[in-house]
Amino acid sequence: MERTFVMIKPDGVKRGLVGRILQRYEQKGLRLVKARLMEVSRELAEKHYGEHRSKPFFHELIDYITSGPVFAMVLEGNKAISIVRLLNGATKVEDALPGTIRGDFAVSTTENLVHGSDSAASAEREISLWFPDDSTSSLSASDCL
Ligand code: 3AN
Repeated sequence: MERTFVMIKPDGVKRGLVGRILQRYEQKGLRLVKARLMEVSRELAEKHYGEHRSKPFFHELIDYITSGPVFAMVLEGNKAISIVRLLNGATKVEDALPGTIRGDFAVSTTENLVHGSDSAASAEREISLWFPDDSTSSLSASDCL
C-alpha cells in the first residue's frame, strides 16, 4: 500500500469541482485517509514548491496557490502515487489528454486544478508538511469508522 499527497487547487475549489475530482480517485479504488479544506500561507506554499524557486513562473504559482482555499488530502492504495499522476494528466495543458482531470477540466498550465506527489520521497515530505499533526489539524477518515 502506498500513500500520496493530493491537492485540489484554488481553481478546483472555486469552480465547485471537489466532488467530481474526488470521485475519480475513489472510483479508481484509492481510499481517502485524510482531508482538509484550508487556506494556504505563503510560507507553506513556498516550502511545498521549493524546488521551483528559481523558475520564472514561481511567483505566479505562489500567488495562485494562496489565492483561495485548497482541498488537501492523503490518498492510499496500490501504486497510489503513479495512479494519481495518471488520473491528473500531464502538467502542460496542451499535453493533458481527454479522460484525465486536467485534460477534461483545465485550460491553463498554472491553474491546472490538481497536484499529486511525484515520488515516494515527495509523498513523505508533502504529507508531513501539509498534515503535520494528525490529531488536531486534519480529519482522518479512519478515526471516524
Ligand atoms: P506537476 O504539478 O504536474 O507535478 P510540476 O511539479 O512540474 O508539475 O509543477 C508544479 C506546478 O507548477 C504545476 N502544477 C503548475 O501549476 C506550475 N507549472 C509548472 N510548469 C509551469 C510552466 N511552464 N508555466 C507555468 N506554470 C507551471
